Amino acid sequence: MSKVFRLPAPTRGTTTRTRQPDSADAVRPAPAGRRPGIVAGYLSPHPPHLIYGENPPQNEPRSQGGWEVLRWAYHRLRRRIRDVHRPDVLIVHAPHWITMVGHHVNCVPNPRGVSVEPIFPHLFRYHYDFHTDVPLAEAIADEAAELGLVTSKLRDPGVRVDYATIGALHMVNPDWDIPVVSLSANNNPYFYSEASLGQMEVLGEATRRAIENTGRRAVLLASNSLSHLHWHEEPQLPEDMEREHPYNNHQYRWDMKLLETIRQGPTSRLRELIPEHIEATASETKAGSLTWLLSALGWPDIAGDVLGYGTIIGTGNAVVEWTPENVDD
Ligand code: 2X7
Ligand code: FE2
Repeated sequence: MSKVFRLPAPTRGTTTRTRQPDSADAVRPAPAGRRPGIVAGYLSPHPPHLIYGENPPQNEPRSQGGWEVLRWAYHRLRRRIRDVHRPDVLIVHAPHWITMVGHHVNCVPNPRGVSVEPIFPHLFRYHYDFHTDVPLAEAIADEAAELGLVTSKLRDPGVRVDYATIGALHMVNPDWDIPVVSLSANNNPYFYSEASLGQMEVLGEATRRAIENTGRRAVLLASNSLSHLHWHEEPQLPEDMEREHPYNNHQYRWDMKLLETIRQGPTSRLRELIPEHIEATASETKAGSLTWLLSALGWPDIAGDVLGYGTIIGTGNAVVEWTPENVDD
């Protein structure tokens, strides 16, 4: 459906950059010795159970723990962000901010509010308060429009931020001390399979151009689960790990097939495999976050590092890192 709203894109590689930044803030080269550009990309799933299991002060419900293997993968990721990548900005693409017409970019300087998971409100009622890198957010929307995507800059401070955006950002940086850019998933839930992935490739390219042109040092987050069938009933104690296991072996085997390919590289092999995995498992990557991420990285000839895999109410979830060359510069 949204293809109807897409303007014809200029031929790839022929767009020249002449537009100047709107404000002095828009060009802020990373300090000497810290290379600007995309320094890492992560598959960073958001199920509310992960935050529930962590018991941070921002979340109202309390737990006894649970889903430790995935949460420990995130703890390793946090150390990588703090000690190695040290980004200026985290850019997140999230499947539960669904926009049916166009790709939206949150340009609200200081989003604040309570994010509630509609199916699991007893697990996730999270008080958020974070800062947007507005010049970069606007630059991404402008680049995407220039490449022919229908885009919109969200300016309404009252809009409630979805739990997939908040979930990934909290798990990556619970201190919230790094500015954020948040992108919607332009999808129609009734689309078949991978119908939107072509546009996500273009959005990834737009994201990369905006990062380069604003001189940011960025880490990208694709907030997607993998295989996506889940139980219709949850245990009395949601964190009862005796009850946690893959929905079925078919779903699990397909997640392993995808992850083995990620571990072997190069990422170009995923171009075919992601749609096959969606078809086989109803994977949440259908929303396009993973394709956006890999496109922004330029489908690099590298392997991904799977930091952890686990199921959440039967769905498959992996924390994966891709670091382009010379990341430690
Ligand atoms: O959004 C989710 C999800 N992706 C997977 C599992 C359970 C709940 O929420
Ligand atoms: Fe989800």
